[in-house]
Amino acid sequence: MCMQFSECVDLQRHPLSDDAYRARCKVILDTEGVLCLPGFLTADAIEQVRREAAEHRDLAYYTEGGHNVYLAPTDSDFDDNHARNRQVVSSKGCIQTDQIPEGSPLRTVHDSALLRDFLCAVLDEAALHEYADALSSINLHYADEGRELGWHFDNSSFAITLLVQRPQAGGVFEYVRDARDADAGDMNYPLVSRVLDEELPPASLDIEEGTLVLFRGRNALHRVTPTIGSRERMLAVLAYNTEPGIALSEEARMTFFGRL
Ligand SMILES: O=C(O)CCC(=O)C(=O)O
Ligand SMILES: [Fe+2]
Repeated sequence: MCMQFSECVDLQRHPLSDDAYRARCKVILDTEGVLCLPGFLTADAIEQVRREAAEHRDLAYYTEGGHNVYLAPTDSDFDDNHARNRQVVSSKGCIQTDQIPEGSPLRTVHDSALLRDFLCAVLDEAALHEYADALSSINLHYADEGRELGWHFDNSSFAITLLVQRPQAGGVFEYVRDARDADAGDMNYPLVSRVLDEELPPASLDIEEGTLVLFRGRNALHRVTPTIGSRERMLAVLAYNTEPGIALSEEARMTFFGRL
């Protein structure tokens, strides 16, 4: 069954084409650093994605071991304990774009011109592009009890997430906005150190199933805390780039997908 965009998204509650609505969302993103749209996905869309997620769970690749927050190979100019190289743990799994079924609401939402138009307006961008590689644009994450996603900056200009199944507890998205300026080459090691040392408390989001979260993950340091309880956390990530032809780094693809 293939659902139309208007069946996947509650356009009554979230009139994406409306200029006043766009302007309100932009103000929120600019002041808070993150935009949450509760009830974005319809109950039918959530249900279908949850079914697809259960059907394809066997394909998921689970991250093993560590990575640094920059998702980049170790830089031997810095010692192992330096913010540039410090290892954090990720253990969540995911399936990737080429494993998301044809006709999935996630494809319908990701590919929607209306959604991209809305995002461009809210982000003040001229155009948005999918990743050039075949794996990175749509990911469906799985985190059962104890699994987590460690502190990191995204490669993509920004991402939206859609919570598909909320765990009983844990699985909390934590972030520190404007933690670096990647395009200016400022990696802000002092601030990253303070976050890793738990000297600087992050902000956190409490979100419901179906909520859309938009954030600038390229410059916001963020993580997801371990799931608590038997109900697995499931969440979709839709990533976009402001330039065409960008692929997710090989380091990040090997870390999170186990393949290129
Ligand atoms: O699971 C989340 O809420 C965030 C996912 C994320 O940060 C990522 O996939 O890069
Ligand atoms: Fe991220």
